Amino acid sequence: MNSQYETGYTIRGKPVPSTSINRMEETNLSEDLSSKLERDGYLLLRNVYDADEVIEARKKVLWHLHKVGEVKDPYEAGIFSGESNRRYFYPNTQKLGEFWQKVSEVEALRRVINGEKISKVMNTIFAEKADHFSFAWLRAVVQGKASPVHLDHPYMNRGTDKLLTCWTPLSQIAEDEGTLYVMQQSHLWSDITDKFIGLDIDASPSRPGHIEEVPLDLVVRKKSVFLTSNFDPGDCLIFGMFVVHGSFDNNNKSGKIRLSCDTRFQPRSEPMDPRFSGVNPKAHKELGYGCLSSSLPLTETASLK
Ligand SMILES: O=C(O)CCC(=O)C(=O)O
Ligand SMILES: [Fe+2]
Repeated sequence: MNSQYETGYTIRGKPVPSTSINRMEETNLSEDLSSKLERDGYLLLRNVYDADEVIEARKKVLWHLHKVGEVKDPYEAGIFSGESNRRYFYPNTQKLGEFWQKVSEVEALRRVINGEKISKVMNTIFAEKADHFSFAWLRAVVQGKASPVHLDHPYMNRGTDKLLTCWTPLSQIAEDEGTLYVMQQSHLWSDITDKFIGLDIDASPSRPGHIEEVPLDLVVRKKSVFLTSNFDPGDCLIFGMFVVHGSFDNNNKSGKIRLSCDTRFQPRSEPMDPRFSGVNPKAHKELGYGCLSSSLPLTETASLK
């Protein structure tokens, strides 16, 4: 019997078969977080943040997107208007970056992503005081868009390698809304690690930072599966620099924007990548927040890096 069926998940429009998908395992905060992270490469934690604070952060972000005409009324629903005045108000990369910095530094958002609750979790994982990049990767992903398959190491490896990504959904994110996936056991794939270790996308701009192999082929070649979940406000997903991950296409028919933010934590005693720390982080190519595809109007598509 062939138990393969279509799932509704797609990558670049191609359906992902059920045989290539599994659910992420949830981890309870009382478990041994660091050994589980080492074993699985990721931790899916529920109720880390205060859900009301997440909703408040979401509202503030959506309000800014509404002001530039990208979100329909009522803006709290987070439905893409299909239009944008962002470039009219912010006509170049610098201005777009300044706008995105303002949105990314909204206090209600920082209270969540840089707050006490997640910091405590990180202190536990590192078994010492944790610190976070000042830079944050806030993402607004509209229908038909997704993040390419990649690992984070080539994008942020000028400080410590004891760096963790923390992916925070800013609303419920259902199966059809472009959830994040990680490839099971990919943190142990030495061929992929060997290919990317030491690559610095700013120092070697001609080399792509993402993985060029088609994710559906890669997952089959490695006899792995895409691990994903639906997400609720309060959840977070933590993973290391060599975990292969990306997002499924946002296929939501009502035009709901997928809002999430990724942040980075590390032990305070370790050196921090200078591009992502301080008051006005220079980030990639010294573009500040203008280096992010999310700094572009939602009507525009960024090229892959
Ligand atoms: O949210 C996404 O689409 C990508 C997130 C990501 O790559 C990360 O958190 O490292
Ligand atoms: Fe990433």
